[in-house]
Amino acid sequence: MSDLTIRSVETRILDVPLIRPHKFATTTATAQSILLVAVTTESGVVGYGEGVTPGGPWWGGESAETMQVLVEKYLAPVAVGRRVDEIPAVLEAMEGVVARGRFAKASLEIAMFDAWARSLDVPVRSLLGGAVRDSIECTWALGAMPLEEMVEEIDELLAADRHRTFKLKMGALDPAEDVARIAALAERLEGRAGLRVDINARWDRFTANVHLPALVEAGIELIEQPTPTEQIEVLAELNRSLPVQFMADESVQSPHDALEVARRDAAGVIAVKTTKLGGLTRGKEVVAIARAAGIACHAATSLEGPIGTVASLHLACAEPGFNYGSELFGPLLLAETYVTTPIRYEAGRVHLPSGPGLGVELDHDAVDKFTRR
Ligand code: MUC
Ligand code: MG
Repeated sequence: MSDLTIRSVETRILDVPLIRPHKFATTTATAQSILLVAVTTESGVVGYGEGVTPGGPWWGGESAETMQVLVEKYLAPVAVGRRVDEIPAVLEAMEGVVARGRFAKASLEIAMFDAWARSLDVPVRSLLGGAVRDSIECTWALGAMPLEEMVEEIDELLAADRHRTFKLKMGALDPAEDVARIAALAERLEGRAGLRVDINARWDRFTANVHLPALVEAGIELIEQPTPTEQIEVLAELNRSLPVQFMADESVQSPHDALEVARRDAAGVIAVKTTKLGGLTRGKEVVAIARAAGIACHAATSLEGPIGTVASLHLACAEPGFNYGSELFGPLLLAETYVTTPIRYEAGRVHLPSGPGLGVELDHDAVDKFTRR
C-alpha cells in the first residue's frame, strides 16, 4: 500500500506565450504565468496543480508571484507531513495560515487530488463521485478586439466546428462604443453562433441600466458580471429587470457568496472556477448550493494551462449541476503545450482524458523551457 504522506511541495513559475494578445478590460496578456505545484508523497508519487489568474493580479488580487510566496512559505508547511487523502483537514489548516489566497490554495489542493488519485491508480473524477458525462460544451473567448478581427476568428472556429458559442470580453472601451462593436458583430454573424459577453465588473449601476438593454436587443444570450463584485443587490436588480440570463463571476468567490447570490436571486448562472474558489472541494460546494437554488453552473476558467483546465474538467464531468457548459479552453490560447498528449477539443466540446490522476502527463523538457529563471 502506497504511503500517502506528503513528503514535499515544490513550485516553479512557467511563462507560456499566447497565440495572440488577449485584451481584458484593464490589461492585455501576451503570455500566461502559471505556478506549477508538485506534491510528492513518501512513496514517490507526484501530483501536479496549477495556480493561475487571468493575465495577472487585476482580476482577484493574486498573481503567480504572490501565489508562489503563499504556497512555499505558508501553505506547504501545513500540508507536508499530512496525507494527500486528508483534503478537508488540509483546507482547514490552510485557512488558519492564509486568509483568502484562494488561487494559491487551489494549486496545492489540486496537486493533492492528482497525487491521491495516482496513488490509487484511479482518475480524479472517481474521487469526486465518478463521471456523469465524458465531455462538455466549450465556449471560446475573444479579448476586446476590433470587429473585423473578431468576425475572422469566429468564422474560422465555426468552420472547424471547434466552438459553437463565444464569450466577448467587454469593459476596455467607452461603454457606447463597446456596445456598438458587439451589436455590429451580432448582426454580422446573423445567429450563426451563440454570443455571451463578460464586462468583468467594470460598469456602475447607472452605466449598466443605460447600456445593457442594447445588448439584449442585439441578441446577446448571457451577460457575465456587468457590475462591481460586492454589489450583489445591483446584479439582482438587473436580473429582475432585463429579459436575459446573468452570470455571476467575480461576485462568487466562495460558497457563502453563492448562497448570497441565491438568496437575492441575483443571477441565473454561476461561473464556477476552481481557481478563484480555492479548489475542487469548494467548487463542489458551490455547485451544491446552486443546484439547491435552481441556479445553473458554468465550468469557467482563469485561462489555466492543461493541468488546471483538466482539473476543472474532471469536476465539470463529475457534477450534474454543470448544466450551462464550460469555457475550459485555456490550453488552446497557449502557443505551445507542456503535456505529452493535448486535451481533445472537437465538435464544440472538450473531452475528458483517460488515465490515472488528472489524466495528462507533463512534457518535462517543455516545462523546463517555460520555467522562469
Ligand atoms: C473571466 O473573467 O471570466 C475567462 C476567459 C477570459 O477571456 O477571461 C477569463 C476571466
Ligand atoms: Mg468573468
